[in-house]
Amino acid sequence: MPVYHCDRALLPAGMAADVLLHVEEGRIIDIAHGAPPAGAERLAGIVLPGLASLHSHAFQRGMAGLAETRGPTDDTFWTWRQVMYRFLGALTPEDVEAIAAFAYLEMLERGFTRVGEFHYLHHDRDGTPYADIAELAWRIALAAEATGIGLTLLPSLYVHGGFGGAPAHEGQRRFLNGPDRFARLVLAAEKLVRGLPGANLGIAPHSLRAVGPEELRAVLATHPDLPVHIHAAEQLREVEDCLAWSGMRPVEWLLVHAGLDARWCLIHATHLTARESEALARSGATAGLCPITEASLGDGIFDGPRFLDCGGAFGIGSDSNIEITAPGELRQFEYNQRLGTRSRNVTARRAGESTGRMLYARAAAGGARALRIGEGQLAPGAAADFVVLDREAVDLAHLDGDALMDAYIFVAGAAAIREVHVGGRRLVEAGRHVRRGPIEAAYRRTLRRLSGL
Ligand code: NGQ
Ligand code: ZN
Repeated sequence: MPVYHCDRALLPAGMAADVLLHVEEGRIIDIAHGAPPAGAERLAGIVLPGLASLHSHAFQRGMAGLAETRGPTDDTFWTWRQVMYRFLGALTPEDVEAIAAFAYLEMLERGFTRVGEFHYLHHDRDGTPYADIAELAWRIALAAEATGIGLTLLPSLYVHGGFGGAPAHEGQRRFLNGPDRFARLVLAAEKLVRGLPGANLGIAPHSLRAVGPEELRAVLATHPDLPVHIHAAEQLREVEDCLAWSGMRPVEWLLVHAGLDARWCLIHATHLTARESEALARSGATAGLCPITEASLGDGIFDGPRFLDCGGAFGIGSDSNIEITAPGELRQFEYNQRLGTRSRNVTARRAGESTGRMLYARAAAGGARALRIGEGQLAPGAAADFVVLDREAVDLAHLDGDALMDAYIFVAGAAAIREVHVGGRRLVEAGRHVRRGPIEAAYRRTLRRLSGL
């Protein structure tokens, strides 16, 4: 059983020196301090618990940079979505697998050990289900397996094109399932995750736009024990449409009708009233924030101070995957808060607290809660999922304690990552995924084909 001697490790009580991590069968079984026993392997770096990207649409990695030209009308989230629908309209199962594998490889290289894949691309290009209803879910599982990332598969239910049961449009036909097909998909997804070490399952009613009250009630009742992820209140138009449909705002509607609790993760939750923020925080649900994507899409700024002061849990997701970086997401979250409040050090709520440490610890805990994978800490019993930063990085070598976390997130970023271990396996060495060669080559082939070259 490997014993790692870590120069520094971020433990629940803070940054510690000379830490011994005992790993057995993919889990941490003991943590101690002191001199390395004979045979210990030295991890000459700063060891951090792995972060989850709790919200990803892996296929969107393949269109990164392709929606950055101004269109003929106002450019908004909704015009971006048209570009996204056109892009996904061309994808084959092989493309989905190649793009997802590259996205997951990048997640690992840049500090994520797990992904919550909010999976809504289900059918063939004309909307016909594949012979296997879970063909594309299976491609996602293959991509996770090829890279070694921990997978929480979140098959998504998508029924309508808008509030009040509005018909879906053509761009959405690859997403659509009624209750029976969705039940078969979840069953198949359950089998897929059972065959994949460390994987687990949740469900993802896409949004109140795509799933009606009855369908939501049914799917929650059918799966009373699974985590539930849903998009909510990302755009002002969504809030207005929800008000017109129900007289309530999306998060208000969920609070009143859906029984939000710790099994829920509300993705974005950007546009909240003070009462919604407070009630969401107290409900125990996690806010699944995607700061880089939310900035990219012009969504708005999350109500951080109020939500945090009420004890709210949050995690981070790379969502559209336009740029994949765990420390970069945390930095963007804090910077959005600073721009919104015209102040500094917002995530740290008490004098003397390190913003970097608070960002990291809270996002690790929230991500783990939303994906139901433990506490997001280096502790006995936890999966051996961790990131090793270069102790000699120019911005880190002279620092210690919480200052290391501030410098990692605000200065050094993902370039400081040397190793990443998941379930006890070393998947990133010297900053590079061990299977980068073939995974990158397949991704390049897909990009070339899609661009018509
Ligand atoms: C998605 N993405 O499902 O990929 C969504 C756009 C929608 C983000 N919201 C589609 N960032 O919400 O209808
Ligand atoms: Zn999303």
